[in-house]
Amino acid sequence: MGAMSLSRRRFLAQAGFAGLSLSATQAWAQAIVRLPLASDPRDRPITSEFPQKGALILQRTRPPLLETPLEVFDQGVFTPNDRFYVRWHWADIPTEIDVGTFRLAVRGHVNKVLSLSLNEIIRNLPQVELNAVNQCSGNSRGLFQPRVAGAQWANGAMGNAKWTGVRLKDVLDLAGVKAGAVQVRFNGLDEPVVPEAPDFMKSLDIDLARNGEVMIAYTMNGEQLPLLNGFPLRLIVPGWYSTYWVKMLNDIEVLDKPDDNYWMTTAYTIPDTPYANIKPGQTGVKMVPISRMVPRSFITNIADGASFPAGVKTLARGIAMGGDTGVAKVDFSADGGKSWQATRLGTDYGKYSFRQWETDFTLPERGAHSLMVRCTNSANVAQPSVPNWNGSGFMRNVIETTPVTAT
Ligand SMILES: Nc1nc2c(c(=O)[nH]1)N[C@H]1C(S)=C(S)[C@@H](COP(=O)(O)O)O[C@H]1N2
Ligand SMILES: [Mo]
Repeated sequence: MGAMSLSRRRFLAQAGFAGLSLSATQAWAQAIVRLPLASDPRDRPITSEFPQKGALILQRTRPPLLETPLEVFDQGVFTPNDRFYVRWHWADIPTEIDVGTFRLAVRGHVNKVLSLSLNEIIRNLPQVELNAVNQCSGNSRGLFQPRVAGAQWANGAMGNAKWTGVRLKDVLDLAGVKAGAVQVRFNGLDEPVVPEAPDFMKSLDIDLARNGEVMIAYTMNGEQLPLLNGFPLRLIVPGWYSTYWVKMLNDIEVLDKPDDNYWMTTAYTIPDTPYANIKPGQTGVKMVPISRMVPRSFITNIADGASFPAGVKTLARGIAMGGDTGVAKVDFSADGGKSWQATRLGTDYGKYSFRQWETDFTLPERGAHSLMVRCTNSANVAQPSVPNWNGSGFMRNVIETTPVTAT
């Protein structure tokens, strides 16, 4: 008996897939409607009321939108499951899932229709592991000027986790994709609250779906997925915005023509311009589905408006992400971008992961200063110094500025 089957069995026991049905979460739907609603978008109360979740910024209760506070990103390169942000489009989300009867369907343009149990997925297919950032397309939307409609996220609609699961390719091979397949569509157990509204579904081109990196995860940071992050299965599309990372995944349909559903052709489209950038009010722009992420970086140990003694060496540290590839370098400026210094990079956990950086700096004289951090990825793409703008508030990746004071 190999180490693999031993650890696999231990995993099954630990993950509770043998019998657990998350009964502890039964009451969450009732609990959340009693929470106070924020009356102003800048009013951002902290809540710990959601099942399997610690303190998060409450953006909306139904469906839940919960943001990770920035200080969580200072505590480590992986985002703990209980502090990981949450975003759903529709409020009809199962509050309980019976892992014994749960099935993942694989159907459409395939040789053999499948209905896979969790145990079949876990036992019969090779287990893979990947560290990857999950980031909402609208992360940082609240910083857009002029402001745009939608969830007013600051920078916490992102998180980094170690995902364990199976390759989507292996699942598709089990069903046997027929010649002429063009896309694969993914659907989860959540449903719109009214039948006329479009069910949330996303599709990937067949080549991307079969690239061997896209995976179906059954654990996150070594534990079963929190219900609100997609228990029991979710899609992981490394390097792509999380709109494609379908949660509570129970249906995979291979398509022989491009998906024209609302969530592919209307929602989650961006101007086909550099940085998805247009002028406010600009019309007649070609729109395309959002796809790959772009480099970003953040200072995590210094809050806006912090003050330091002038002339004293201070540590700055934070996180960076390369987007659809790794972090090559992170530069830091203590003078509003006039001069830049290279930072020390932390452990490399793979090209789709956050990477920590740190550096020392000294503010030469008293008064106001601007700290900035800039990531350059391994494709030599650096963060821009001018913010982008589009009507959906997508793909912000400008060099962020932290105003501080030297005393
Ligand atoms: N089934 C389902 N999956 C979904 C969504 C959804 O509404 N339903 N929202 C997507 C979007 S837009 C985002 S940003 C991520 C959020 O993932 P998280 O809640 O685990 O952080 O889930 C994605 N997967
Ligand atoms: Mo999103």
